[in-house]
Amino acid sequence: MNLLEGKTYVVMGVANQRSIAWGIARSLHSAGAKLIFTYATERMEKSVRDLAATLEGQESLVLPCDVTSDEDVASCFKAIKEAVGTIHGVAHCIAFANKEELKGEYLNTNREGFLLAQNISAYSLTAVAKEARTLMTEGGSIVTLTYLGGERAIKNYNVMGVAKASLEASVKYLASDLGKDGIRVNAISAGPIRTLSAKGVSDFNSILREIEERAPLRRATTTEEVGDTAVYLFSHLSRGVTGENIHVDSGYHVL
Ligand code: 0WD
Repeated sequence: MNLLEGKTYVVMGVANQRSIAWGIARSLHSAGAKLIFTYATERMEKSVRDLAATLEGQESLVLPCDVTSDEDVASCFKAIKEAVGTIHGVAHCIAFANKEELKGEYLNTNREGFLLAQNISAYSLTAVAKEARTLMTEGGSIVTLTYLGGERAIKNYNVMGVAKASLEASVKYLASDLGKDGIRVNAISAGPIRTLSAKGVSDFNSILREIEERAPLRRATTTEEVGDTAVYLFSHLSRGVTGENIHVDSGYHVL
C-alpha cells in the first residue's frame, strides 16, 4: 500500500541503524515516500549517507543540521527548498542530555544541563516547525518522539523527562498554531528501545525487562512498530488527528 507515494519527508536524528529515526525512514520508504535526511555533526555524516544509500530506488538528499543553531536550521531548510520546493512533513527524532544527569536524583540537575536538554530535546521542535512550515505549502504532518518519562517520574530519566513534558506541551501549542495551514503535529511515545541515546540512561536494561514482563503485549517495542505508526500519522488515514500523543509501547502506559 503506497500511502505516501509522491510525498517528501525530512527525517532528522538518524545516528545508526538502531536509531528510531531509521525505523521511521524504512517504513516511510516502504510506503513510497521520498526522503531527505539531516545529521547533527560531521561524525554522523558517513553513517547517515551509508544508510540512506541502502534505500532502493531513491537517492536521498543528506544535509547537516545542528538544531542548537538557528542559522543551521534555517540554512538546512533553505537547501531543502532549493532542492525539492515542497515537503509534506518532518520526523523529529532528536534528544540529548548530559549522561551524569540521567541517574540518581533529578534534584541534582544543574541549570546548564537543564537548559541543554530543553534546547536540543524540546525547543528544537519549535525551531524546526517554524522553518518547515514555509515549505509545507500543501499542508502535511510533523511527528516527534517522546517517552512516558514526560508524563510520569520514571527512575533515572530525570532532566530528559522534564524536557519531554515540554516537548509534549509544544506539540499541543504547535498543533494549535499550524492547524489553519493544514499542518498536523503529533507525538509518538515509544516504549524503551536499545539505541545509542538509550545507552545514556542509567540501568536501561531493567526498564526494558519491566516492559517485557509486565506490558500488556509482554514484549519490547521495535523501531518497525514506531515506523509504521509514523506512516499512519504522515498519511491521510490520520487526517483528523492533531495535537495527539500516541503510545507505541506494548500498552505499558495503561498500567
Ligand atoms: O528507548 C528509546 N530509545 C526511546 C527514545 C524511547 C522513547 C523516545 N525516544 C526518543 C529519544 O528521546 C529521541 O527523541 O526517540 C528519539 C530518537 O532517539 P533514539 O533513536 O533512541 O536515539 P539515537 O539513535 O541516539 O538518535 C538520537 C539523535 C542523535 O544521536 P546521538 O547518538 O549522536 O546523540 O538525536 C540527534 C543525533 O543524531 N541529535 C541532534 N540532532 C541535531 N542537532 C542533536 C543536535 N544538536 N543532538 C542529538
